[in-house]
Amino acid sequence: MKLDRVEVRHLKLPLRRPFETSFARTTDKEFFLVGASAGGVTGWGECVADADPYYLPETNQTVLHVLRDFLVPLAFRLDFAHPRELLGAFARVRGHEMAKAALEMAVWELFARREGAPLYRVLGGRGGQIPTGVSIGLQESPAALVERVAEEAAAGYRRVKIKIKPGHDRELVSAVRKRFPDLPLMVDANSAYTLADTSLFQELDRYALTMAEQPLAWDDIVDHAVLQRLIRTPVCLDESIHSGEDARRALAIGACRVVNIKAGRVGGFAGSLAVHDVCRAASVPVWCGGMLESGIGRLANVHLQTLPGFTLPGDTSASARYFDEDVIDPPVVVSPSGTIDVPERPGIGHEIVWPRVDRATTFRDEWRR
Ligand code: OSB
Ligand code: MG
Repeated sequence: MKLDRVEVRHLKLPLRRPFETSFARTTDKEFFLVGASAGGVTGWGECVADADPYYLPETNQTVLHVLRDFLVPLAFRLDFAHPRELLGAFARVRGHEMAKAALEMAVWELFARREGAPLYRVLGGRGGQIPTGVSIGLQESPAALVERVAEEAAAGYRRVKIKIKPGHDRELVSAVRKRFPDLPLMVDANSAYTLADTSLFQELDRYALTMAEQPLAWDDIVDHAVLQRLIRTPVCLDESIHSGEDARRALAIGACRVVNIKAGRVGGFAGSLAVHDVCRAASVPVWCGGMLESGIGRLANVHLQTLPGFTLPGDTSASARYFDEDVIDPPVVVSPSGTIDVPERPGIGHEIVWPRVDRATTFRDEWRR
């Protein structure tokens, strides 16, 4: 297969409510969609970069630069049999996993559409339903957080993740735990702590959290290995893992007992499969993270987590939690028992609503081979 056209669109979609983490407060989702075309068929991928480099170093502008000046010209020179070949072909470009993933995932989606197969099938997953969880941002007060948790638990989500940051941690966890003694509950610090905070995580051990996600630096695994030895709660890595090799090294030194896979953070689906396989071979559970995606990236996440190593509920929640109007029809919905149906139609499996995409588009460009 040879690509003959790549299109990029920058979209701005207002979030229904701001999402606050230890690193930022996001009010609008600003992101690129990438369309990859061959022989009149186009596949779509959603980029997980943000306007700012506060989660990881890439931004929407670095993604545009790296796609336009390096990855797209490189991809136009390839003749490939399967999309799994792309990530290796991109290896000369160091880092820039989000830019790589956006194009690579568009090509997987194109491949699935050409095969007339749902994306999960070309990834090697299975159809049916996936159980899922929810990620709740920092709220104004512990009481406000408890209310939000109550809503989401009532909606059926199988586990709840809450964001923490220094000064907003033990009282949040204890308030939620008091009201929900048996809820599968976890925390995500987005790299806000250091080993000097070890005693906090030792204190949190008493709340039977399913895990603590990325407590320490975004570019560390060594300190995480030290922390994991000092606490009972499993450490889960997010920001620190960018490839199957990163996962192998993290497991080799005991830096975590769980891994969050975001395709956009690991160079796409081939990178996700590599992390998945490394973890599965080591009997380490993985789950699918989220980046407040629009329906296109959200459905990609649904398909990805049908692989057998995804044994824990992820952060893939209903479209309606994020957007008044998603760019796909139907939107992603979650059943009262906390599951999402895996689409059976080709590619991502739901229609893209182009008038909505057009209305949200602030910039568009395309390149031809
Ligand atoms: O760390 O998992 C994270 C959102 C933006 C950036 C980083 C993260 C998150 C989330 C939200 O936790 C997950 C979602 O609801 O999509
Ligand atoms: Mg995280």
